[in-house]
Amino acid sequence: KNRVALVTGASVGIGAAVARALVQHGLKVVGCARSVDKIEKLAAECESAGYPGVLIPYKCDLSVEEEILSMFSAIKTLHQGVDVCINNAGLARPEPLLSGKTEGWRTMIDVNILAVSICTREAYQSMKERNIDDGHIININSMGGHRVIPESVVHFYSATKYAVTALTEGLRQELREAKTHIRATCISPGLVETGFAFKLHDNDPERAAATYESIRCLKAEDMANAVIYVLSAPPHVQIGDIQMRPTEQMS
Ligand code: NJP
Repeated sequence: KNRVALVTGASVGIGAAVARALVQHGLKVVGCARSVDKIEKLAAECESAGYPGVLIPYKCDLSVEEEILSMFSAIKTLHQGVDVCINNAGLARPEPLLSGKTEGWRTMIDVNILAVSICTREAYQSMKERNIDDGHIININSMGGHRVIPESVVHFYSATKYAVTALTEGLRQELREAKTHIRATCISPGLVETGFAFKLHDNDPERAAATYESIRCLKAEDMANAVIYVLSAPPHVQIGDIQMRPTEQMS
């Protein structure tokens, strides 16, 4: 039976590359984001490549818990449940600690921490009720989840990613207590060339472009390869965290 993977933030960037790679590796994929039209285009691309109906687009605003819960109900109806949950959606807002807006901080907490936690709980419950013992929860973290990025605009973002580090390790422990073999993994990149920096510096696209031009960045496909590697490890191997930086990245 094909395993079913949920990929959050599958409309663009890393999530789109991960969804495409999972389809190519024989998983059934549900990809969610707010811009569902972009996932529909990706699904059409997969269809043309010989994978019809394998990627199912789902419109979901992950900052709204009810939308997440409805999505898991829909997945249950469609595919019985999920075997793999890739918590990829995330964002940074340019809100320093000394002058940032609370609303920007809240948005980062909602998507980067709360949605990851809600999806993790719902994915686990879905695996548990179907006696899935080889499930996998993968969190796309950040190097900023392991050390504070020396740039004030992203200190709060970095804090939300520290939370992802703690949540993944806590999850690993809870899974052991629950006596399941479901695995938990973080993948923590440095700079990846996506639209991420353009959203962060939405009032200064030149600065965003300069970020990506300064060095040879990671590509979304490098992240997708890491996800495939993590999923292909034998059942007794649990990869805790992959830290992946561009060769030329300084910090
Ligand atoms: O970012 P981007 P990446 N509800 O902006 C979705 C981490 N990371 O692929 O709703 C639902 O191209 C959004 O979908 P949409 C980063 O922290 C990156 O680079 O349509 N979805 C889109 O699909 C994040 O965790 C870098 O706008 C929501 C996706 O999230 C992950 O990598 C470095 C949503 C974002 O696509 C993917 O980022 C690093 C919501 N409310 C960590 N809000 C890097 N790129 O340099 C957002 O260390 N999304």
